[in-house]
Amino acid sequence: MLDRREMMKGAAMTALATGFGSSKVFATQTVTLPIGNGERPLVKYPQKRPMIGVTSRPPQLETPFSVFNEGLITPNNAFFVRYHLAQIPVDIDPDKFTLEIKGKVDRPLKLSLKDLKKMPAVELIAVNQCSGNSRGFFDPRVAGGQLGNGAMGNARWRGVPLKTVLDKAGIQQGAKQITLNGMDGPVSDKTPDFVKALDVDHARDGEVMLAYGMNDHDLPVLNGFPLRLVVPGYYGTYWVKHLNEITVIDNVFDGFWMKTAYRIPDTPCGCVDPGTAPKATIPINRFTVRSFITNVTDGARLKAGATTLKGIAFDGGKGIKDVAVSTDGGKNWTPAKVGKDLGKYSFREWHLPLKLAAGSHEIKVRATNNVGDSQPSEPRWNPAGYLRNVIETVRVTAA
Ligand SMILES: Nc1nc2c(c(=O)[nH]1)N[C@H]1C(S)=C(S)[C@@H](COP(=O)(O)O)O[C@H]1N2
Ligand SMILES: [Mo]
Repeated sequence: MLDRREMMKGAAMTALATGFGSSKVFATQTVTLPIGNGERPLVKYPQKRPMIGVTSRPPQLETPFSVFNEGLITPNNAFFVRYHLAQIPVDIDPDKFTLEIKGKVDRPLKLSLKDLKKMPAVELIAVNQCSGNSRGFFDPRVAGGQLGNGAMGNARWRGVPLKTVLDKAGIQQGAKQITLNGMDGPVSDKTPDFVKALDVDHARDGEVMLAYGMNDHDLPVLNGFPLRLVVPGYYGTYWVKHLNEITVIDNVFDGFWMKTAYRIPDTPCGCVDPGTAPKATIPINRFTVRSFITNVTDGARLKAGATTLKGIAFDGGKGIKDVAVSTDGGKNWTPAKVGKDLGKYSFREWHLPLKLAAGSHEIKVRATNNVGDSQPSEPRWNPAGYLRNVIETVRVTAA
């Protein structure tokens, strides 16, 4: 017999599926991102508050930037959404869902959600950021979703280490990579299915997680219900949603989404001269160091005198060491106070009390991580619009 909770869940999921199907997606208002052709609709999807609409088939939603000033954890209903393929699974029955582990393993497995939830759970706060976050600021402009800075979010993920499950299956000698496939699919078979790969050693590092929980709730449907991969410090492209198939292989996977897409120039900066093509590329991997001012927007008018600037910083997992702020366009820098450490993969809060003289100011923020990586004062460029981490600037007038 179904218990009440399960029944409620079933009903909620049906309502949700109906919500998607009858396209209860309506543009309420528009917002304008500070980029050319930056006007976007604010759209409402099931389980989400009004979000910045990038595309509707498949749904791609950006988090309004003001959300990052509300707290270090991005609420589930404000977390960004990125899909490649229009066939998205909105009515998965969690009781029938299984994750299959196959290929070069001693014991192929089929695990239900219940099986996974019986294993010892781990939790980790980690940023998920799309490779193309901030792509809209690239100059010269590049093809792809013209994103502002809202294709990122920080959440507390709960699940089981991928290592636990891989070790249960027993990876065979000579295995090189695992491929990860979710339940979404292409509408026509001209688009290749979204399949990603990780090296076996990375997959077994104990940190990569099969997550079923996000901020103490089930994953929202659009963020991968009922199971997704969490790859701390790595760009979102590896965080496969609705994950139901893992295959261990003894070669380097050559599917489209690894071999052709999501690659960066094989240069120390991951960049090339603007407008040029890289000679060689590698798969995108860890985040660059970034920091943002969240409580003051570009063009703001402030009261002269005492004020406090605040914001967030993060990197690909070395951890933020320090954050500095300039109010004179980058000539002089003052160390900011760095807030509580929620873990090396989390947003880190920073703030700085200061006095703003009357007049206009160019305020900049720059973070440095524990191995000395920082942010460039001039934007770096690559043809896919990835890795953006230029020092951010907001111009304000104090009176
Ligand atoms: N199944 C599936 N998983 C996916 C994708 C996808 O298209 N299909 N897109 C990836 C990309 S590129 C990103 S940036 C993240 C975004 O995660 P989110 O939608 O939960 O914010 O999901 C990743 N996982
Ligand atoms: Mo992405």
